[in-house]
Amino acid sequence: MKNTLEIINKRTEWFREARFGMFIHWGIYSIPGRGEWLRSHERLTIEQYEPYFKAFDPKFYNPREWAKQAKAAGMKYLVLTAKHHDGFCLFDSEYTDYKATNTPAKRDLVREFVEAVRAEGLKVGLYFSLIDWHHPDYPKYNDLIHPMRGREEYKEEKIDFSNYLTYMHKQVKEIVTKYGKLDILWFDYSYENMMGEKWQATKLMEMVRHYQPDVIVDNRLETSGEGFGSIVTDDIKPYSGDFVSPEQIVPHTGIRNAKGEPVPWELCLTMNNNWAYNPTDNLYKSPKTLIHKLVDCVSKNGNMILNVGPDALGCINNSSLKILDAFHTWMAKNSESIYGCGATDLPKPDWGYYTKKGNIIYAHIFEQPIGPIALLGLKESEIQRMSFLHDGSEVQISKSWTTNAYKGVCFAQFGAIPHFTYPLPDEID
Ligand code: JFZ
Repeated sequence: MKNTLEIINKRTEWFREARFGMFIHWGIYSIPGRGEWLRSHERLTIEQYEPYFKAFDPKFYNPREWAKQAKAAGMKYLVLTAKHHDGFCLFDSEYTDYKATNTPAKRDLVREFVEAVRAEGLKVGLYFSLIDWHHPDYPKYNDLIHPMRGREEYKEEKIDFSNYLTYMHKQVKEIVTKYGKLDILWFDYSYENMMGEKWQATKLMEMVRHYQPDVIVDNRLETSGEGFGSIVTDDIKPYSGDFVSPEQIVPHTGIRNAKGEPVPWELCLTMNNNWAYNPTDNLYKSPKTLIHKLVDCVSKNGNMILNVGPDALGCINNSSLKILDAFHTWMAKNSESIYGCGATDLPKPDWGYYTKKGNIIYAHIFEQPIGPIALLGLKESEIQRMSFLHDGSEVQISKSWTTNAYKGVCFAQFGAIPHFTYPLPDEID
């Protein structure tokens, strides 16, 4: 199965155009509200975790509402945790009882999700954990992160990992065959020796591509949020995925392969410091920071998928909605500088970022100018006209600032003009 950057670029065309998506971490762990890792962090047994399975009853679950909220914020795709590391399935898998249909929810929540997202005209993706803390044949005693790691009673336990792989492959097959056309498949994740062919990744991807030739896959069959994987080398593996998935950090020069060609990537990040619902974590990033991060990503040819962790009943909390609303306000005027945009080859300006689409350059001025701002790297003769994006008003060009440091550089005139009030893009704090 051939995999080249050319194929990857073709497949990710809509994705790179879209630039902005919503990640949703939601499951029975949303009940305790201590993050999706609690079984591992608190070393809970399946029995200790069982009450959440029995109690899962999301009476306000309305994925159409999530999709509307995402759409209003300017997001073009949504990715939901169909199964996380705890092994609980929001979808009606034939191969386990550990699924939403057997909780008080009593239905296939993934089906409702994919239908709702499509109905809003957005692209739909599913997150699927390669790690499974519920399956009896997943390694325990020696595993780095399993809730039962280091527990003597599992030391001599014989497991049949191939049995787990059969199960996992069958579930992925369900995901790619029972829910219509999927736009994104987000595997998570590889670690230590649990990577690549340990997951029988080539075989898995052959199956995925057979049913979903156009689905965009992340790089975590091969790596974690920290690595890039073979997608940046000249030996791209069949399971390299279609994009790199840096987590909570923007790669500072974007991501390129050995030849210097840009490789698709997507920053995933949380609004506070948890993926799943955690009502005690109120350390939300400011809307301004998050908007700047989106621009930062786009200025480096990347996407951003911003996470929400709905509560156990199915609602996105007010702090998260406020952030989405700030995106709505900002995107309403400025989305043109995001969709279909990418990097320039200009130096990064001190005052913000450049993004670019065709022959239009967007200067994102994130710092209030104290005078004219230097358009480093741009020649006056190359500029046809300059205007504000939020109101269409003209911005004047000046080349009169010829201090030694700025010789030959042209400027956008702001505060240097008398009687001029700063028409800054709507400030959002
Ligand atoms: C993974 C998950 O474990 C997490 O729950 C969440 O779903 C996130 C999107 O992806 O998080 C990771 C995975 C790997 C590393 C860090 C966080 N890592 O290797 O540093």
